[in-house]
Amino acid sequence: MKKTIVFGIFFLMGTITFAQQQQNLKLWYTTPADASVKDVDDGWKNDEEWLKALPVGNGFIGAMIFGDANKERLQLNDKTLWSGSVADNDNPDAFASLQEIRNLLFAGKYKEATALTNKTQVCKGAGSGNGNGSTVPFGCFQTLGDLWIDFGKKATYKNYYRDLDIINGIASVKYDQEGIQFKREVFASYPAKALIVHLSASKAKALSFTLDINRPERFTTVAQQNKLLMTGTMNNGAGGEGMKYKVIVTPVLKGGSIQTSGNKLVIKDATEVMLVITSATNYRLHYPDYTNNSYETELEQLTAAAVSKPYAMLRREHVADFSSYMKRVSLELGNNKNGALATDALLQKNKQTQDEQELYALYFQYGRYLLLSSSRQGSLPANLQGIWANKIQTPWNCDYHTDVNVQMNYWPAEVTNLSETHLQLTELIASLQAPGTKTAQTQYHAGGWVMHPITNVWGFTAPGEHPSWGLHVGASAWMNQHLWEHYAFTKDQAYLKKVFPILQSAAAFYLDWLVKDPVSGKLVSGPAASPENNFIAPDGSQASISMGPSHDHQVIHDLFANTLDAADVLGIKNETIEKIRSAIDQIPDPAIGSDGRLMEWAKEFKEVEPQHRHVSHLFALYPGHQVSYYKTPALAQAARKSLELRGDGGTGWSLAMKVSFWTRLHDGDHALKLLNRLLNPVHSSGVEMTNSGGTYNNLFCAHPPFQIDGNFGATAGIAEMLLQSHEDFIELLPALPASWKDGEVKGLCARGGFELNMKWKDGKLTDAVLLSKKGGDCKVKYGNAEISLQTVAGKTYPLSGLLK
Ligand code: FUC
Repeated sequence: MKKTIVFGIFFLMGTITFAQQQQNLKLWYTTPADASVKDVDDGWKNDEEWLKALPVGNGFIGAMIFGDANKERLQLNDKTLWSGSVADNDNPDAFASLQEIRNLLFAGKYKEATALTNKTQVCKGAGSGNGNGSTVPFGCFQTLGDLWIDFGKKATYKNYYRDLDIINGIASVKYDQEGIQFKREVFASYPAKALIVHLSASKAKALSFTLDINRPERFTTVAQQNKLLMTGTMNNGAGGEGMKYKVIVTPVLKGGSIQTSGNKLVIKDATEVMLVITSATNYRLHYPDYTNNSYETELEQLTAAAVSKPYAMLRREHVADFSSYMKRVSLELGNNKNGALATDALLQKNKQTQDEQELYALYFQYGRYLLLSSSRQGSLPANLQGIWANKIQTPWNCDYHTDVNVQMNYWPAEVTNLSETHLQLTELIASLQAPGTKTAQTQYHAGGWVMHPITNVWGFTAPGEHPSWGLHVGASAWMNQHLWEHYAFTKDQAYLKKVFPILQSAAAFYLDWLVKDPVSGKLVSGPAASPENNFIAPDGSQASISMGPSHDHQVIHDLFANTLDAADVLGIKNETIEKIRSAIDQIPDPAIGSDGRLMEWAKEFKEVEPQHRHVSHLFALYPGHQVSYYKTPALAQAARKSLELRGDGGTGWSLAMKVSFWTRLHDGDHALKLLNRLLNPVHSSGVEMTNSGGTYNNLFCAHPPFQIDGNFGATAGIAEMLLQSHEDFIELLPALPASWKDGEVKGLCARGGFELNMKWKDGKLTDAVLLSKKGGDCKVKYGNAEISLQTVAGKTYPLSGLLK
């Protein structure tokens, strides 16, 4: 029985109060990461010790803290530090073959079509360098280097403890050595735009060490005026000089002395030392001018400002800033043991019990921590490793992959109440409109703008160098979903007005790109790959390119629908909008195959790898919503069948994505099964594409190698277990796993500008409160009960009508 109660004027005054009783939200360990072990000189191999180090970041600068007692290593990153340069990768010869490829595909001549596509529908130049782009114009994100704090000791130590407090964003290290207690704290301050290290000891004058900074190549370090300066120029990938960078390390001493020794600093007998580490590059995200000529002056100014403040003040300002975001959301799950087990032990224990609810809550908040640390206002978005990378040639260039990866990074942004972080992605998207317009014209003689499955900081929007993965023409449609989603959650009309031209222009591209299928008369996309899956074509050839892959139609449908909704909200009427309105219904809907699965391609092709990690044709289930548990049950059933056939294995991000798929099918237990797979403790190893995803010692997600999207995807997936709002209602606890009997969550966000607090016991909702941030109507559903509310901005509403 459906229970519908309409609340008209009833509301409670005030807003939700977040009396946070945060559980012990720390990653903690009783052993350090060994800084004496050298990194493996291979971008695709991870380093065991580096994956024990703990990450801090402020969106601009990131650091991995080893916590080694005798010689500390802080591996550093600057978000903008890339090799490469702006390049023209658009292929003017592509268009001449486009029609012929379409004709061949419509005629079922896959072999010929594939050959011609491989030859013509690719970028000009070296593209991503086959994922090794450090020496081609595409470039790659690289390590900034390592700061070494060498105590020159061999003495043993005891009572060792290190942790990462993810609510306050502070890493600390403690140990006793030679009768003295030593303590370090490290944080990346967003207000100060600096990395701050604080060293202290229980005895006066106990701190003596040498400071050094270096990187594997392209650096000069000088010690001058009691500071370390490291400078260098990157490879532009075209035989010349690229981006310039500069790092300044400024020690501030209480007691003791400081001396220069070659290109190192020697600190002796200090009682307390603060290190202020600042960095900058001459990069700016501003097409077509990517150079910031005043970066050195800006760097000096912010260094002087940070150095002028006492440690306690810098710490206070950082904690106030960082924790204000982290504390917006809390999650408590039943059998929380309050941090009794060290994080590595907790991970191991979960392997046996598959029920460490404390780990789930910690992993969820850690995902929020990582997003906040790698995506702050004014910086670039989180890349394949967030902001943490220790190589020159990083895996897949540590770029922005747009055929699932960077999108996944931002899936938790809105629902877990970190909406501001999302703006970094939307700014990157905005910056791609101009190069993407050129790509649309050059490659396809089409209007609007388009991008393909990879981009970098240099505005790369051309297809990749091989069509099997590089001809993902749906990428810009998928990326544009993020522009709409930010509005859907925030109702920020000024923002929507700003991004509307980008949305509309992205949609305009597809108006030109879609062609009429000669048999069905529908508008289909192609030639295109369904990322990154291959099939056996009817002519027996192995193929990836076809006309009408379902993924493209789903993302284009989503873009068209969002653009139309945006035009309605803003009262915009024009010819393009009318064209989109008439085109949207001509795009084929997701279809069900003879074996009951949701079809990935227009025809029932046999897959080359049936358990392929990409499940792109379920976009419509998540993060899209064209396939709905309630409104299109047959399609939802078909999506379930597809998932069953794909299996429960996969790389890290693939497992994470499947968590969300199962939540949208209201199967919390299956979602939890995938989450447990993702939390499988793994050690470092080379690249293995299937069935080997998991979690490293420091809770970084293993693709493998380390790739951060899985952390973010699973964080979003946990939120989707508890709250969904993609239909025209908000649903509470839609996919609660049976074992998560008791719990409480506060501060999750729903579309429409709402925030929810919920408590449940024995698997049943016992308390729920809604905060309306923007006013307006909403429907809230729990099980079979449903209520409608007319809300006023700033008010909270108890949802007692939903409780049985
Ligand atoms: C896509 C995926 C890979 C990897 C890479 C960064 O190409 O297929 O698994 O995540 O992006």
